[in-house]
Amino acid sequence: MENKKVIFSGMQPSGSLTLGNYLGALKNWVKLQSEYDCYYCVVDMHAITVPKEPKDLRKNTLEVLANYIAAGLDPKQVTLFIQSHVSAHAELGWVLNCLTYFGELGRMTQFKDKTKRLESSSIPAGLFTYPVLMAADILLYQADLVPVGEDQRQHLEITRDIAQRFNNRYSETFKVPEAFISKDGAKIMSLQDPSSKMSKSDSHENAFIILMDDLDTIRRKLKRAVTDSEGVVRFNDDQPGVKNLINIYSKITDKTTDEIVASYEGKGYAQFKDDLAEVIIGEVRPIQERIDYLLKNKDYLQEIYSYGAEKAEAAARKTLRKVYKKVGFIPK
Ligand code: ATP
Ligand code: LTN
Repeated sequence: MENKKVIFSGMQPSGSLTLGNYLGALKNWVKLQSEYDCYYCVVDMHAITVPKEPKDLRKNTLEVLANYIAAGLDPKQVTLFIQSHVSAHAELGWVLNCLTYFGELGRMTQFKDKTKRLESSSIPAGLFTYPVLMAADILLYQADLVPVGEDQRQHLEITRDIAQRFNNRYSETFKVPEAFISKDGAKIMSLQDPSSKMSKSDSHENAFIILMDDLDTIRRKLKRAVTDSEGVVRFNDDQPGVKNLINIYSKITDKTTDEIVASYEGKGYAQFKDDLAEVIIGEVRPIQERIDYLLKNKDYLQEIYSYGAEKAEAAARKTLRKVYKKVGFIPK
């Protein structure tokens, strides 16, 4: 156990997990769990960087945890916990905030995307400093690797910069983590606008498939997925909608995109979409059964997150203690 490399990652309970979260990240987390010492977190503090109804936050937090377990994470093998249960995240976050520059946060593309249509008077400061809390999440556990989707690469870069800055200013304290992005770099795109990523907080319901969608909803959303007027199943950039659907097909079945294109020669989009719906259903149905079971057994979920918080707390405190000492805070 001691010699295993450490992994940290998290997802926001900003909605229910999508096929994008699953194929882009969660599926990899499951593959990594036996080889690494893994901390997987539900980052509820990140989810309030945009306005969120308390009852929805509570519901989504438990759902995300249930999704993690249902997708195959083993609570005995990995540490599963809820971010707000370990106060060291907020505490280290503050120290790191004082080491991070306004200019570097302003360059974050996720911040720019999320605030594009907002007046500056209504942009929460937490949305701006979001990457600093994310850096605290990762650095507290001295993580070696952080498995995320391609969209998080820039946040990992700033985490590394902050870690190095702290180490240079005070002395070696943090492990400088690396992003761990799967080779095929799956970025699953919106079913309604294939130029933007599939996102659980999209206001357009047909843009995403959540793991908990019922089977008819999955079929319907695929039927409505945006394609083009070509009518030929081909994998190229001029047909981003079809390309995205082929990618999803390929990620689930492990067939190459060439194989998929070849098997749909002479067939139209309708057949392809119907088949893809069944492929997705085959993958998510067993996960859904487990989610249903878990959400009906909230005591079991509570046992898991309480135990997880205890384990996480112990590791996090160790790092925070060192940090407080190095910056010059007087111990109690
Ligand atoms: P939100 O829409 O609320 O910003 P999100 O759906 O983008 O959330 P996060 O919680 O921010 O999800 O991300 C969780 C993980 O899932 C991250 O590692 C992220 O890179 C990955 N991920 C999210 N969406 C996709 C996608 N469409 N394709 C591949 N990976 C994704
Ligand atoms: N910003 C991440 C969620 C996140 C995260 C983390 C991911 C918060 N803290 C720490 C990895 C490690 C996102 O996926 N949008």
